[in-house]
Amino acid sequence: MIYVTSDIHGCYEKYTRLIERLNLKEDDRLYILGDIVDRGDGGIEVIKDVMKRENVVCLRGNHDYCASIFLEKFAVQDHSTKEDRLKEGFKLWLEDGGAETFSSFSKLDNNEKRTVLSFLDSLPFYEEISVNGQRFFLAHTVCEKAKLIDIEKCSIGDFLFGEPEYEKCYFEDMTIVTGHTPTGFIDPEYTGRIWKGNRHIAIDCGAVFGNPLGCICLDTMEEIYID
Ligand SMILES: [Mn+2]
Repeated sequence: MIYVTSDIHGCYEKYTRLIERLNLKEDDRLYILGDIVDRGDGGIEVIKDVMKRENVVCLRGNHDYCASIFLEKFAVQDHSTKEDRLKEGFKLWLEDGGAETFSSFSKLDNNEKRTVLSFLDSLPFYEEISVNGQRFFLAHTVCEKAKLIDIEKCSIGDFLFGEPEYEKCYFEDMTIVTGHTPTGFIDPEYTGRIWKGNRHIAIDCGAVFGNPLGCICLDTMEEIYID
């Protein structure tokens, strides 16, 4: 079975309960569509666990991307000489949930810091998979249709900060699965629930804001919620 979840945002307990609930077998796989860190305080613990599991695959979200840059620059390198622009970005990241990640990262020994940073740096931006003959495009987020259907035109920023056009079907033969946008912003009636429409599946239920962590099985379309 292929499962997809997203936007764990440091909710280590919900993540652990999801892993227990899925009880992944050798042929099963869990995709996490990014934003594992920031806001909640268990992001580093989630990373440590994901690194140990061969059948958990993580893509990169905007928070993972920012964390990898600012942890490297401000928690590993000497930061006394950094440019003002970088310092300003660092401050914004801390305020946007990075402080929790920065604090737990700072407690790691040098070896662990290196391992966590190379993990974050290795995360892919998107993946195309096929499940029982059905095609899926997985990413933290995507940009507008006109650009994505000509993927050569996309830059990494499109998969980190893009704004999907949920009202448009992008591909007749491929479903786009994304996180990043809490589903309550797409339709308030779906707050805390997975949203599906126009060959999109949006799975960020807003776990770190008190909603369940959502997960979908792409073989059966079963929805799993961890409160
Ligand atoms: Mn995001």
